[in-house]
Amino acid sequence: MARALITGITGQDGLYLSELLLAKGYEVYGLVRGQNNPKIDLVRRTVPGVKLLTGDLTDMSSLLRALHDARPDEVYNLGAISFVAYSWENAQVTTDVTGKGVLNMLEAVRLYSGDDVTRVRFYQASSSEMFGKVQEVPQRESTLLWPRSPYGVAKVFGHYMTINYRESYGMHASSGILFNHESPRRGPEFVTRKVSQAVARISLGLQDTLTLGNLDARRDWGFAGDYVEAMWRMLQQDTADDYVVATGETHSIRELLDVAFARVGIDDWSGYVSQDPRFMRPAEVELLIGDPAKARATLGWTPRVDFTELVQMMVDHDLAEQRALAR
Ligand code: NAP
Ligand code: F7E
Repeated sequence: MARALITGITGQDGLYLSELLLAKGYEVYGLVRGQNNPKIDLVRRTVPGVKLLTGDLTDMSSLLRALHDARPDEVYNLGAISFVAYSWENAQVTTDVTGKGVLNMLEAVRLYSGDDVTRVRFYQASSSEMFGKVQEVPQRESTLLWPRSPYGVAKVFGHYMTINYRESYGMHASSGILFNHESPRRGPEFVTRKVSQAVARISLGLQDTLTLGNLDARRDWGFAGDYVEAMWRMLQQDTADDYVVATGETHSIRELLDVAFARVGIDDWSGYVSQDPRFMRPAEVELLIGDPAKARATLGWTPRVDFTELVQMMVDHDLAEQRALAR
């Protein structure tokens, strides 16, 4: 039975990846941090087959201990401080976790593996935020990186460190440059879920307005359940490499609002949405659109859920959730 260790198990991707690996017959271990992490219950309810280990990406000895306990064939490093807006307010902790945390995990895997450098296959959760002020449209693996936030800078560090461990030590270390991916499990601080929750509440008469920042930014949004499949496929290749994972389509926040409000029968959302500089970023990533050609050709990966289906899935979920809460 193959064994996997996942950091970031309590997050959106950690849950979907656990489900995928358990269904494939893996023994799955998840790293959780903190002395009483409130999300442990969610993990136990959603993926009861996962075995939990304690550790923190800023504490390398805890990572080594987790590796010795889990004895994994594959490590998926999904743990990070992942909210871009927060990263300006907490740049150092973002650097420590999202950036240096990758080095800690790579070094722990290297030490654990001893002479057998390819004993553990490693996946790093890199991000389209690394493209930032984009230097090419669409963005591909070779596009020059130009991060625009402390989060993006930290991800660039982790990305190059992953490549460096592959090139220096021959480790099977791959980096997935994933564009935005969403789901009903997305944190409420991210724009898609903020919109889907608000639209559900507005349609039920529980909320009057939705306050957002920049409505003109464009993102390449896909479904998280599709994207974890690409992570797994990367680690099944004979050779480790870097891959852009994206839909190849881009949509603005305005288009997100169009689809979400239409789902509850509201065609003109202008009376419900306001803007506040509080939600604007010091440096914005205006346009993201990925070219997933390499992932399609080499991994045989294609997204199954399109933008409209994704937004409708999230609104429908939040409508059901709000109705259940109101009962
Ligand atoms: P998420 O829901 O925010 O989950 C982040 C996870 O990281 C949580 O489980 C969190 O655990 C954990 N974490 C935070 N600090 C940690 C620390 N010091 N040590 C160990 N774990 C820590 O993120 P996601 O959307 O699932 O994304 C997964 C990964 O992909 C992240 O690295 C993210 O940056 C990256 N990524 C995401 C997207 C996207 O669109 N979703 C796109 C590209 C890349 P707690 O419960 O303890 O907070
Ligand atoms: O913002 C704009 C905002 O916070 C998307 C993370 O998973 O994907 C995510 O990062 C866009 C930005 O995601 C609001 O300015 C407008 O242009 O949903 P988001 P993100 O910053 O793209 C990447 C790939 C990651 O790697 C990250 O970990 O929406 N926007 N008004 C807003 N965004 C938020 N959050 N809230 C607003 O009110």
